Amino acid sequence: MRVVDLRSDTVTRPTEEMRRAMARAEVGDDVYGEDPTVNALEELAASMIGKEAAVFVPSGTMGNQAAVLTHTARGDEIIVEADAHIYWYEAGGPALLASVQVRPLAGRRGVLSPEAVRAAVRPPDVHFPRTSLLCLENTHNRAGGAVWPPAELEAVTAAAHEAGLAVHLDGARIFNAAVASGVAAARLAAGADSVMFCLSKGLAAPVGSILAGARDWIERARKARKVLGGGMRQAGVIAAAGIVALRTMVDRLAEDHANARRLAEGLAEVKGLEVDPRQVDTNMVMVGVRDSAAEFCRQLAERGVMAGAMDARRVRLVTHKDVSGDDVDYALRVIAAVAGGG
Ligand code: TLP
Repeated sequence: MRVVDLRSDTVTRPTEEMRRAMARAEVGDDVYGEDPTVNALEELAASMIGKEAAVFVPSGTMGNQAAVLTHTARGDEIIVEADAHIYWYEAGGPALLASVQVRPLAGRRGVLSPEAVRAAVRPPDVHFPRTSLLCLENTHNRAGGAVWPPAELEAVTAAAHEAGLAVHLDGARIFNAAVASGVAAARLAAGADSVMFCLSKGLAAPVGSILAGARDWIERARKARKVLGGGMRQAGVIAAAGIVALRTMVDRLAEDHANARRLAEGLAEVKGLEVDPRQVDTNMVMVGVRDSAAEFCRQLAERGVMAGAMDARRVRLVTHKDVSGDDVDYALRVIAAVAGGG
């Protein structure tokens, strides 16, 4: 059976060039700072995202959690948008690991206003926790891959800094945001004190993410990575694929965005589905269904189209390099048939 996997861009497989680079990678012990391939990846990543330094981490989750640990003290409060990945999908990490309290604020398609952030910062008072960190997400996953308007990102970051907070950017898909908005990733990350981005999603590396920031802050984050179990020894084998990802896979994200747009436009015509193609900024399509999203996904999977249920009545479809234009046409037909009850 033909399979089109639209569950996530995390399912992408490494390219041939990545596999060759991995096989040939020069390695050393990265915990001693001696893996030349990891060092090269960290330098390349830092320069592409416009920060002084970077540390290679096994996953986006570890990058975000290492950032929270490094920016905060036990008992602090951190502000996140209410649909943030850090709040929804990281297994309670901020509470468990950093012992901070998370304050979720309702946003609009993942975007928080400077006023909302200002109003949420706690004044000094013996009763209150200290607000120390604002976490933002670009592109925003649960908002359907939404891109922050660069000016709004700048404004909310400035407001947080004025209030004495640090800003961490969960930029798991920052290069999707850059390609979609035509603004360089380094500019999108410029206001943030730290930024995490993933090599393992649309960029198709098999494993790994980057946490970037100021040099002295990254040295502290390295210690957080160590305590979280992320000191990886001869990690050049996987870092080599990350270098190929950054050199060869960024510009082609535009193809994934075009495919997502086409998928959304096709699905918008299907009775029984709720899809707004104008809300497709990058490589995700959110589909409202009449009955159970989980059941809808089960029926799609029986026909070889894999999708993810985000909520009770919402399905997420994600395009990526292993989904061709042809696959999009096939998925459209299958999804229309399932929506029509056939
Ligand atoms: N997102 C995954 C799942 O965890 C939901 C996906 O399929 O989209 N930040 C953002 C915005 C993410 O979307 C993800 C992964 C992460 C962080 C975590 O990255 P990993 O999976 O490498 O820990």
